[in-house]
Amino acid sequence: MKLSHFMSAAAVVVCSTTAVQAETWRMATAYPETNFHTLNIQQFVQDINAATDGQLAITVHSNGSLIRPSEIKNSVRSRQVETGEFLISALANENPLFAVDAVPFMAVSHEDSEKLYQITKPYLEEVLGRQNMKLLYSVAWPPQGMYTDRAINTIEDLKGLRMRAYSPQTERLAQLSGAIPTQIEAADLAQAFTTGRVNAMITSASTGVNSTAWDYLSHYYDVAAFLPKNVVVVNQRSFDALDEATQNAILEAAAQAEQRGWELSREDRIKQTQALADNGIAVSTGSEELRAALLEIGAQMAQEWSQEAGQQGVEILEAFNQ
Ligand code: PCA
Repeated sequence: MKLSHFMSAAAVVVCSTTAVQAETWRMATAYPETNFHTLNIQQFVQDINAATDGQLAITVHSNGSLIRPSEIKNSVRSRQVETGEFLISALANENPLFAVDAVPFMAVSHEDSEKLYQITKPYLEEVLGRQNMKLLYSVAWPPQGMYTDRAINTIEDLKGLRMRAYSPQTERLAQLSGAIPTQIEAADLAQAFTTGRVNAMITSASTGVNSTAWDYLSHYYDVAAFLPKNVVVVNQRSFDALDEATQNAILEAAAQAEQRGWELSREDRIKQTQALADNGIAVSTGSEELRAALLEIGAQMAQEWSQEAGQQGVEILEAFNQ
């Protein structure tokens, strides 16, 4: 063997033993491309790609296109996909802890919501950890308001409306308001309104704009009932299989995504509430009577949540009210 051949053969061996195999992960999310959570996720995966020199590429499948929204958590848990994003309160039937950010009128600003998140984070990490998932970050939606296809002056005006719900709490809120709740994913909103399955909903200005609410609805009551959160998780085994530098790149990008996401959420509230008005929706905070009635419903739901959450709930509320 010529020396030059020997050298290049040796080089190939060196390269193939030191080069790390590039990984491609799949990420399942529930919300559309233009939603601020999804845009934030796109930045998150780009940051990881850049920090790892392309060694970890994550393909984002948004809008429930790969996995149905209600299945995303279980698909990460079972490692069908490596990572995903879902609304934690949609799973409130599993654990009252998941409902803490969806109790109406408990935390109604981004500031309070962030405080509540910091208090509940260790509990969340533990519960998700028991299901083979690592919490990477979490970001709140803007405050939730009520959309209707007619003017609502008192709570009685909601009677009999078919109200879209996306979690056990929104279902309960609709029910206690006298409306008829129907579970519908964000991705299916336009169809549900066009076919007349629903004529009201509780959600953020962001989702109102993402679903072109002005095509079906006329009023938005910005009552700021609560700020439900999305969580971004990774399968623990998938995470553990990475080298330390890649793990650190993910954690760093996640910390940045969390900070950026809360900021985007604050901005989106203002921007999209304006967009609703610009597109002809009557935006208001609602009448005194309506808000008083909703507050009363909130108080009842807080009571119900405390009963379910037991000692853990007491601890969380004590820390939150300090
Ligand atoms: N948008 C999501 C969850 C909360 C929100 O503001 C939705 O309507 O499904």
